[in-house]
Amino acid sequence: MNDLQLYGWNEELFRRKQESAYKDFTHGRVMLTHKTCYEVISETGYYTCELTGNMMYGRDASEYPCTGDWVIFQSIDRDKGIILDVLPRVKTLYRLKNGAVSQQQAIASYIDKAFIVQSLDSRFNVRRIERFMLQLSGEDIQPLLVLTKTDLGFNTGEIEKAIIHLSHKIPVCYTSIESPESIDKLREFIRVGETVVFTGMSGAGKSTLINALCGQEVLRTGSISDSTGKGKHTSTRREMVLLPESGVVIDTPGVKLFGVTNNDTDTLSDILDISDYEGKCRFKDCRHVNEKGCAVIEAVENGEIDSGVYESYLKLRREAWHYAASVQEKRKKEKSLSKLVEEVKGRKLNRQVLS
Ligand SMILES: Nc1nc2c(ncn2[C@@H]2O[C@H](COP(=O)(O)OP(=O)(O)O)[C@@H](O)[C@H]2O)c(=O)[nH]1
Ligand SMILES: [Mg+2]
Ligand SMILES: [Zn+2]
Repeated sequence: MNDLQLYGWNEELFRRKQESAYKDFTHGRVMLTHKTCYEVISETGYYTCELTGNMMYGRDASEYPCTGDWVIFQSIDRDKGIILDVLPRVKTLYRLKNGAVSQQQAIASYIDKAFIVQSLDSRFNVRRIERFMLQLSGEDIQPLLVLTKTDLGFNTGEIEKAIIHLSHKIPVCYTSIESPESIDKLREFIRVGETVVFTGMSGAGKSTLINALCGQEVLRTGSISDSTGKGKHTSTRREMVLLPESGVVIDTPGVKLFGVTNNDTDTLSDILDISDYEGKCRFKDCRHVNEKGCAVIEAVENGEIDSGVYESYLKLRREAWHYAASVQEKRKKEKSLSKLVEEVKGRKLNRQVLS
């Protein structure tokens, strides 16, 4: 028997299940998604499930189950099942779908915390941290910054300076696989019943950390090729792991580009520490691009705001706006299309009545 409470099952989820037409069937949590099937853990075991036609019909691909989702399914065999319903999703890590303009992709749901993992080598990139923080804050997921590979030697002053605008908003942990104490510190952040997602570039050390937390090799890790500095192997499958006497962690495959879909500019300003300046701009609706009397631009010019942070602000805002505008446009098109369909239907009906 699996104790699903360790996986986060609680009264709120039970209540949500009661609202489903399929409330009398078994529930479980998606541990892994393949192209068309889903690994689901339930009280009675592990099931490989497919979706019913009904579940696929009329749904956007982003609404298909993702890792972390709670689903209701019917078992059709000892280890096979069919997913009948997905409980409403909360606290989801989304990203802009690769190559899409108006479609987001759910990476994992029912996430309490996210470890933003970055290695302290040449690939350290503060802009990436800001990106994740923006995306996570839209879903009320608590972020933690994990800086890995301290054993490789890094310039403490340089790193602290790079994250100075973030470090009072996000707990920061430094880890090395050679220092068990540094891993123990991480463990303190993961409580029983909680779900923590590990995000970051491939090669950052996510799978290595999860293995260390687990005390055994549950995930494959990549090894760095000396000549290129690039990870040879990268995990391409998402994996959910229950830690001993702790919560659940989800490993995500590293993505090259993590496009944001959260267009809450106030949050963005808060994250990047520019809200205080915004209030001092001459115009209330100042966009801080080229307006006269813009306190933000002034602060960039006199060095109070780092120009890299300012560029990041403009870039993330542009990206998120672009996404929001594309979604709106798509909805408009869909609306006029369905109106057209209704009209055509109406005309046909009229003709039938007349003939
Ligand atoms: N020196 C050093 N190497 C590490 C550390 N953590 C991970 N690595 C190495 O970095 C490479 C990528 O790690 P992996 O966990 O697969 O990264 P992932 O792609 O984020 O899952 C592997 O070769 C690891 O052995 C660390 O703390 N120190
Ligand atoms: Mg990995
Ligand atoms: Zn301004």
